[in-house]
Amino acid sequence: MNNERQQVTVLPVPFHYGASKPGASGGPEAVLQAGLAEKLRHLNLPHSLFPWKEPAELATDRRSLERMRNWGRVLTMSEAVAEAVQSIMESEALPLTIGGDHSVSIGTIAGVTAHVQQLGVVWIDAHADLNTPQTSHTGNLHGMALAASLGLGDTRFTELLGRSPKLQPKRVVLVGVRELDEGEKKHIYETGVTCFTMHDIDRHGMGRVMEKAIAIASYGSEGVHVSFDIDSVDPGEAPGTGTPVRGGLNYREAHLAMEMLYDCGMVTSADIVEVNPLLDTNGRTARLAVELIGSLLGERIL
Ligand code: 4U7
Ligand code: MN
Ligand code: MN
Ligand code: MN
Repeated sequence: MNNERQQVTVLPVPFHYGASKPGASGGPEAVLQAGLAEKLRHLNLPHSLFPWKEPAELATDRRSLERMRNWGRVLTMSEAVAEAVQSIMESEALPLTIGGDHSVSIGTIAGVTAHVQQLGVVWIDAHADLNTPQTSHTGNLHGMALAASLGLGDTRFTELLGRSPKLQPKRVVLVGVRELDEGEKKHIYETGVTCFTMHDIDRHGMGRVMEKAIAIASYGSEGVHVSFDIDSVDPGEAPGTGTPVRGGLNYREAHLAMEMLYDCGMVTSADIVEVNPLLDTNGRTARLAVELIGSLLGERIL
């Protein structure tokens, strides 16, 4: 993003079949209710809402594989998201995808990389989402989204819109991680993606960690995609999410991350995922999501 009154197209993806709990499908509605359009207006950003249509097969396809729960539904959704994001990129707007569980990012990254070949990714999450069907203990595809974008896992997902891998590990940075499965540790080690844990943030501060994260994601890249899982934030601040983990980002750290991403001027696209209104307390998590989007798009909370 060159930050010059960039057109923003909001893509709502009400979807929860990549997770084990329902509720994340209410995320887009909750975030819109919490004032997303008002926020974009307040920031003086031209914006529109992409008319998301639930793909027809979604309701009827109940195929499941033991190690990839609801894979048929996730694949159909991923294809539709990839096409929508590709067309938003074509219109030179910034696609802002509102999940939905984190499996929506398989599609957004496929769509963005159809235009931006050398894409950096900053993945802000309590988890690494680096499982494959072989390493996952749950079979939930939201825990495999980043792996798929790196070319790991089932080819139906890695080869969405063709080319695989979508991302090069040297341009991928995780921030806020505090829960990893054994197989994910192995994938971090073997691929060489950078992983900044909560320990790193405690020790060096969010400012320093984000400086490094942005430097890595943007070095030699044509753009940077931000994938923000709301469960990166501490559950005290963001209770409305399906896989909460104690000891997360505080309010200021989360905002600082988004502000620094705005300042880097490289952001081409973003996802805000895993807001679950069924688990939320009085819309608190949805409101936080709107605020964080504000910071990513240039707002300053002083
Ligand atoms: B999220 C998990 F086992 N690793 O694979 C898995 F702990 O998008 C959690 O980051 C995945 O919220 C969480 O199911 C996916 C689990
Ligand atoms: Mn995630
Ligand atoms: Mn997560
Ligand atoms: Mn989650």
